[in-house]
Amino acid sequence: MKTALITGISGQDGSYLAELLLEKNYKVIGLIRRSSNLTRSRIDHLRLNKNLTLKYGDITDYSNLLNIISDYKPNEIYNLAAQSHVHVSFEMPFYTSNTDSLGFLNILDIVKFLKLDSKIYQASTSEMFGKVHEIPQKETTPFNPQSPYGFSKVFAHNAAKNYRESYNIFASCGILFNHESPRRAENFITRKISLNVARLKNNKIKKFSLGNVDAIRDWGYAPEYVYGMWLMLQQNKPDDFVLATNIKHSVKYFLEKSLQYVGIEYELVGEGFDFQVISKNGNTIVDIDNKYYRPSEVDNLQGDYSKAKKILKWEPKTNLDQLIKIMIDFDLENTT
Ligand code: NAP
Ligand code: F7E
Repeated sequence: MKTALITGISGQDGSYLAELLLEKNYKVIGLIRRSSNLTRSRIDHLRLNKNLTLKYGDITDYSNLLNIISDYKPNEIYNLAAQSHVHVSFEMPFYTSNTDSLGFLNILDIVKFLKLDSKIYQASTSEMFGKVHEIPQKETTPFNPQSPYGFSKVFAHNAAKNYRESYNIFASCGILFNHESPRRAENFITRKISLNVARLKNNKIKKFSLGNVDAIRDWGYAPEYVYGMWLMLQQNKPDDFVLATNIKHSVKYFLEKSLQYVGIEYELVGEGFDFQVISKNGNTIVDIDNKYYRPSEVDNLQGDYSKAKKILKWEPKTNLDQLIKIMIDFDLENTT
């Protein structure tokens, strides 16, 4: 039986990955942060599984990680823990860097120090491409991050490469483009839209506000992306892989498709800060609040996943319409 350590198990991806590895009969060790409120709602349904062990910890705490990794000697370590919100990273650059850069260095260095042959997955991101140098982006596209989140992840990505080349550590990075699900936190754009469109439909709210609706993203379905993470650690040698759909859409497109899916009739008016969505009875149901704009924007992400397709035999299956349906159906059912 293989043992896997998942940092960030309480997050969107961590919860899907835990399900996948438990189904594959792994012993799963999950790192959980202590907080005044329990943050385990995404993994509550797994708590009784005898192959799941939750340990209190924090990836910025070297001694805590050293104890856990030396006790369990995991065959695979998935580092999903991060301050993952790009906008928040502008407000908390030191905290973000400490977690997203140095936290991962702790893991690499502990595996080196203990001379383990653990295979390590690092959650790299399309945000490393930032203001993009080529379209679509692939593994060889130069990085040009535009946020503390992006530059912290570049540090971790480079650290993985350096430990791989210097010390023969098996560290693979998945450069994942945006992937979403009903488990996405409510302050990311897709979930913010699916939740608020469901609330509009159910007459729970009259209006909600967004930021830059012209930004472009490449959105996929999270459970398929965690399967790609697992595939990366089943290879014989470490490497980096883009996981994406290679299809890009604007935030405005996601919003329109969502409104159409629930049957709200609307009209778009204005551009930029003056953009509004007006309902058929003349009420503003979506407007712009500049507090959701970022100091620097990443606006043209589109991933080329052909390397993952060739080597991992990985391909995305869920298109954007299907993703919107999955998320809105969940939110219509659960909106209170
Ligand atoms: P998420 O939902 O925000 O989950 C982040 C997880 O990290 C949570 O479990 C959180 O714990 C944990 N965490 C944060 N700081 C920590 C610390 N100092 N020590 C231990 N745990 C800590 O993120 P996600 O969407 O699942 O993404 C997973 C990973 O992939 C992240 O590294 C993210 O940056 C990266 N990524 C995500 C995407 C995407 O589109 N989702 C794309 C590319 C890369 P709490 O529950 O206690 O907050
Ligand atoms: O923003 C625009 C916003 O916060 C997407 C993380 O998982 O994916 C995620 O980062 C776009 C941006 O995700 C609002 O300006 C407009 O252009 O959903 P998001 P993100 O920044 O792309 C990458 C790959 C990661 O690695 C990250 O961890 O939507 N936008 N209006 C808005 N965004 C938010 N959050 N809220 C708005 O009201």
